[in-house]
Amino acid sequence: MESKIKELSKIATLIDKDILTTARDCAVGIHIGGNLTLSQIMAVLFFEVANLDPKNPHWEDRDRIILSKGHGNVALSSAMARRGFFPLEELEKFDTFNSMLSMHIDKHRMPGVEISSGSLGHGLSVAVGAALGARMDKAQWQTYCIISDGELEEGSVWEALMCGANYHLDNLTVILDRNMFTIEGPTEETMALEPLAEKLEAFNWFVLTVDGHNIEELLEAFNKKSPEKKPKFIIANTIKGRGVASVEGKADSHFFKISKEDAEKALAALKSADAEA
Ligand SMILES: Cc1ncc(C[n+]2csc(CCOP(=O)(O)OP(=O)(O)O)c2C)c(N)n1
Repeated sequence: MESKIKELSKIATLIDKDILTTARDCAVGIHIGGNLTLSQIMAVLFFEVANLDPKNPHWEDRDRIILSKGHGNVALSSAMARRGFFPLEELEKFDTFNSMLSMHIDKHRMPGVEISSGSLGHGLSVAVGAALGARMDKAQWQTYCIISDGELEEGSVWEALMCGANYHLDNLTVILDRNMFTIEGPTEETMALEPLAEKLEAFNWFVLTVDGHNIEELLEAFNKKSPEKKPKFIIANTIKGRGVASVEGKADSHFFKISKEDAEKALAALKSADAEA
């Protein structure tokens, strides 16, 4: 178990590194804050939990990973490239003309991606449909859907939550990137969500709360069996802009063009943390 955690931590660090390098090199900037929240979640999902075949991305029995917060496409692209879905060099062309990788996800250009996303609030409805389809087909694959706390401002998400519980979709796991910020500021000041776990439990979901940057806690939550045929909801507490000192834990981290100096500083900090581990 310890070596598995170490291996996944190393992969998460590589994803962090890819995000920072892309942020440094991408002309217009990227959604840096809400990508740096996803590294550990992506590492655990793509390299341990989900059953995937990068050489056969349309394999019928693959688990479905749906990134509903489509602006997290740098973290997704890094994880998918490193898992072998496409060459890592594609990241160097992120958001340039004719690149397969864009600021929001385009499933027609990006091999192995389940849905296009970027317009917030839709992924969970698709995930519920996928999980229900698997159930009807008596298929064994699982559906994983990553959503943002900003998306919980959308009514469609709560309809999907109702639906998932109504159909007892215990083949569906939602991972919430609970970084406490949207584009406008703190969620609790703009559209309060708390007490969130209690609300979700009242909606009949099996709810777990973890540190979203802790590989061990994430693994444990993914592995825990949901009781009474309930769908699973993992509240992953994360830090927006984690690792970039000037914006860490601030709404300002959402989208901006990082300076070369700040990017290099953050990359150097990653390197020394990695050397200590
Ligand atoms: C339907 C819709 N409305 C508005 C936007 C513009 N927008 C982009 S990101 C964002 C909110 C960011 O907060 P959150 O969704 O919590 O993302 P995170 O903090 O995880 O990056 C908004 C409003 C959008 N992409 N889709």
